[in-house]
Amino acid sequence: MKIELIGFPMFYGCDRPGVEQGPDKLRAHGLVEIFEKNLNHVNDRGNIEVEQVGTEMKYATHPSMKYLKQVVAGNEHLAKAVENALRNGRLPFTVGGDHSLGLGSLAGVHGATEEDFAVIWIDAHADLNVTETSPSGNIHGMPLGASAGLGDEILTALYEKGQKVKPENIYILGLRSVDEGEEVIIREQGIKIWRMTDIKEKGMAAVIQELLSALKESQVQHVHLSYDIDSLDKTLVPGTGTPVEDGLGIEESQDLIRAILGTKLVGSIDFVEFNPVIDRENRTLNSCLTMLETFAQELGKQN
Ligand code: HAR
Ligand code: MN
Ligand code: MN
Ligand code: MN
Repeated sequence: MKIELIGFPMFYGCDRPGVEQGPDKLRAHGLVEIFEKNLNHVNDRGNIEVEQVGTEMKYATHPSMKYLKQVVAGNEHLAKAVENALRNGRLPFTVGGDHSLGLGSLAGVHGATEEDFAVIWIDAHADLNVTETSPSGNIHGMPLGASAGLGDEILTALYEKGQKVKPENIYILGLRSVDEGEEVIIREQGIKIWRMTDIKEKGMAAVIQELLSALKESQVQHVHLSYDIDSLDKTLVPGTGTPVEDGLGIEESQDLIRAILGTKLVGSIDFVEFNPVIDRENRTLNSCLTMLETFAQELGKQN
């Protein structure tokens, strides 16, 4: 498995500095070596260039979407990098940075794949907001909605005009903080979700079965896996901007990742929302390293 490591050092999507240091913090703690050790060939293409601006730019482009111009510009670069990696036969592994990077990542996957692909979004949040439903104006709460073609054209036309992924090919797991407007979008678009309450009731093994059979039925040949570390319980990730209680345990998360990668359909991955500046006793760093090791091990089996 040839991996293209892409750092995306951006905080504009969450409006809280620190998360842009995620990629380099993880590199300093062996990110590349974790993959190499597990027989993954890694090309670290470094960080995507992100324009440095001050808070005076927050509402310079749009009255409610914060740092819109900077988020779009960074994600256009990311989309190109993701598309190039895929065209070169590599698996782009994008490390954030905040989850607005889903915009660029999914645009790049759309650019490189001829056929429909699926998105598995592991997150406490649905990230389906549009301008009108967003309680915060933070674009990291919007990437999945925009990629499905919903909301403002400035986001849906990123990299290429129009929908990047069909709502019927979206799967969200780990939900426990969903805005009212997002609930409506989930219902209207028929997006498949498993909330934490579903996972607790049925057990992770049953949820995995449901997910895998739905995927199989859809016959997609490419799965994009977007992993937000705030899917983990807040006690495991104090170093993330919007931690939420009653989340996944490490082992539950590992089981889920192993099962998804075990399908051998995953061709692109995001790993997002680690903010080293607000971490406590390296708890989040350690959770990230444990999960990255699981990703690397499972990808290593695919050689
Ligand atoms: N739903 C809220 C909003 O849109 C909070 C979003 C928080 N998002 C992330 N990414 N951390 O999942 O503002
Ligand atoms: Mn997210
Ligand atoms: Mn197209
Ligand atoms: Mn989240």
